[in-house]
Amino acid sequence: MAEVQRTFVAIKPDGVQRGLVGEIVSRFEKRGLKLVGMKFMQVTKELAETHYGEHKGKPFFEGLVGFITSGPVVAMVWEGKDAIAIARNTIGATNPAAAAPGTIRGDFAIEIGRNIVHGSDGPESATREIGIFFSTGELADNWNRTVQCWVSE
Ligand code: DAT
Ligand code: MG
Repeated sequence: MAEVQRTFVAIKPDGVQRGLVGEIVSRFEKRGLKLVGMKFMQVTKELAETHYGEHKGKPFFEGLVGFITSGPVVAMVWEGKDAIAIARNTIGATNPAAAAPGTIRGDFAIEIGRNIVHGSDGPESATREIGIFFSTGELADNWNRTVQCWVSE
């Protein structure tokens, strides 16, 4: 049986600027994941450097931090069976040029430095990323999604 997981997803500044917030949220809702956290926020340089800490030292790191702090983002937590992999395949390949049509990146993006959305890549990063973006009190997880029995057995 697939494990119920939580994953961290963020709509990056390019997704916000391009008016894709509703479209992107809608894809996760329609896929069947349950929303447990959401906020519209400005990412600080410190938060960006922590969030992308695994990429520190890489040639694109400074540009990545500059980009993610260049405007507000929509930070979200989504829950469901295999939510981490489900969110990643809804988002599509890191380089939008290689992302399949039907994925968010494959439908709305062209290049790696403007790839619209972030999704955690595994259970450890999901826990870490949720923890740095949200306090426990900001997560609204005590609600029943009434269609859930039509999404999961
Ligand atoms: P993902 O966002 O799919 O998890 P990642 O964790 O490897 O991809 O990289 C984080 C972000 O960094 C990615 O969304 C875009 C940027 N990035 C990754 N590789 C890059 C590269 N070679 N050149 C420019 N930006 C890159
Ligand atoms: Mg990643």
